[in-house]
Amino acid sequence: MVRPTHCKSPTMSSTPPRIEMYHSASCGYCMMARRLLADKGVPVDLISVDGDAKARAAMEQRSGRRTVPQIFIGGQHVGGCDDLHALDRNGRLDALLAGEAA
Ligand SMILES: N[C@@H](CCC(=O)N[C@@H](CS)C(=O)NCC(=O)O)C(=O)O
Repeated sequence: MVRPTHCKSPTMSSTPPRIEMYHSASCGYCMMARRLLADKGVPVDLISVDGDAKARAAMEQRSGRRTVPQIFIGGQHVGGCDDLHALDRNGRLDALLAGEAA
């Protein structure tokens, strides 16, 4: 089907999604998740929970989890480091980073 140029695909956003990661400086899982996203060449908004009770509470409220990292792509919770790597292995991460709906 030919789509009019002013119509966008319903599964793609025009701008890359914001990537947020709640993290702690001393966390190895956080380092691994950051490395994977750095390898993908995407900017990440890092939110440190170190000594920040409000940030930690926000992370727990948004994710329902207490461990770091917790990662959100386009506002959607994708989980922690293991979840991020699993998404990459099954081929879904690149699409999510490109703004494709889950
Ligand atoms: N399977 C989790 C493991 C995450 C994890 O165990 N993170 C540690 C820090 S490296 C943690 O948050 N521990 C509890 C805490 O610090 O309150 C993942 O892949 O993200």
